[in-house]
Amino acid sequence: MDPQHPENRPLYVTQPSLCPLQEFTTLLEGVWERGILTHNGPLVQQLEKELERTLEVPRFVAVANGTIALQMAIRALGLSGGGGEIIIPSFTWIATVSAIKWEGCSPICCDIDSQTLNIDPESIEKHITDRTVAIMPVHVFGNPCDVEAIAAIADKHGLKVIYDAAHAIGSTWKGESLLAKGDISATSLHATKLLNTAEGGGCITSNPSLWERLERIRFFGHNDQKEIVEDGFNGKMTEVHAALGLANLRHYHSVLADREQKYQRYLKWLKEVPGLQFQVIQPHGKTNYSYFPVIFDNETTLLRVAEALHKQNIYPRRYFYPSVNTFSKIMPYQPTPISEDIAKRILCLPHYFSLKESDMERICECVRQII
Ligand code: T4K
Repeated sequence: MDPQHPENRPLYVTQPSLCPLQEFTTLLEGVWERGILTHNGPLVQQLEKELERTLEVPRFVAVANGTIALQMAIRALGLSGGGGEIIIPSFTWIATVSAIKWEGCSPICCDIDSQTLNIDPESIEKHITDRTVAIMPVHVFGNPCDVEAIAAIADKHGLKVIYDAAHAIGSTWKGESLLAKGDISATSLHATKLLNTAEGGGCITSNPSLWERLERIRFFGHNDQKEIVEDGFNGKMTEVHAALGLANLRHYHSVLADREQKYQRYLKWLKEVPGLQFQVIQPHGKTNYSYFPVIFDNETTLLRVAEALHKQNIYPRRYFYPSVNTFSKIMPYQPTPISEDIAKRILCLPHYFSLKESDMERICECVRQII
C-alpha cells in the first residue's frame, strides 16, 4: 500500500480548512514589502475589522491563541491573582482549567447536562460561595449554553461571566452571535477550529473600557504613549497569522455550510443505529456543527469502534477524555458524575471540509458493523 496515495492517507478527527495557497502568499507579499511582522500591524487590524463585520460583534481583539484569550479575559475583569473561584464545566479541554490557574484563581468543577453536554445551569448555584468571582461556561462543540439562565444566575450573585467560546465561531443565540454574550467571550483560531490562523484566538466584548484594557494587556500593559499603565504580557497575533486568517475568512461561509451538511448526513446515517446518542442542540441557539460527537452505550463499545477505525487508518478522538475534574495531579478531585460518565463514552468522528462522502460512508459502516 502506498501511504502517499490520497486514498490511503490517514483520516484524522479534523484537518485545517485552508484557502488556496496563492491567496495566502499574495497577502504575504505585502508583509514582506512593509517589513512589519507584528505589533498590531495592518493585517491584524484588518482581520479584526473583518471578523467584527462577519460575526456581527462589536469588538474582536485578536490574540496569540485561545488559552491566552481566556487568561486575558480573567485579567481584564480584574480577577487575576485574587484566588477567587471560577465555576467551570468538567466536560472541557484542559485549557479552561489552566487559564484559570495561571491567573491565580481556582477552578471549581460543575456538572453538565447529559443532553446538551454544556454546563447545567441548575447545578451552578450549589457551587457558589463567598469566594466565587465568575462563571466560565463552555459552548461545547459549538452548542450554545443557555446564556439567559446563566446571565440570570450571574446577575443574582454579582458574578462575571467569561464564555470559553473556543469552539463557537459561527454559533448563534436567537439570531445573534454567541460570541457577543457574557462580559467577555474568548475564542480560538487554532488549526483545528472552523476558522483558523494556525495558532490564534480572540477576546470579544461590547464594553469599550474592557476592550481598551484587553488591547493594553495584549501589549505588555502599554498605553498608546508606550507608558506602562498596568500588568500585561505578550498576547499579540503576528501579521503572518493574520494573513492566513484573512485568506481563510474568504471561505468561512462555505466551510460553515459544509459542516452543517456533513453533520446532517452523519446523523441521517447513524441515528437508526441502536445504542447511539447525539448531542442535543440548545433549542434557542444554533450550533456551528463544528464537531461530530457520538455517545455510545458504554466505553467497551467505544473502544471497539475506535480500534476498528484505527485498523482502517481512521483516527477519531476522545474529546473530552478524561473529564477535567479527574486531573488529580493539578487540582483536587471534585465529583461530577455526568461529565465523568459522558467523557468515557464519547467519540468525535472525522469531520472537516475536505472529508469525502465515501469516507463518511466507510466510517458509518464500520460503526454499524461493530454495534
Ligand atoms: N477551550 C476549549 C474548550 C478548547 O477546546 C481549547 C482548545 C481551548 C480552550 C484552547 O484554545 P487554543 O489555546 O488551543 O487556541 C486540539 C487543539 O490543539 C486545541 O486547540 C483544541 N481545543 C482541542 C480540543 O484539540 P489535540 O491535542 O487534539 O490536537 P492534535 O494535534 O492531536 O490535533 C487533532 C488532529 O487534527 C490531528 O490528529 C491531526 C489534525 N491536525 C492537527 C494540527 C495541529 C492537522 O491536520 N493539522 C494541524 O496543524 O488538541
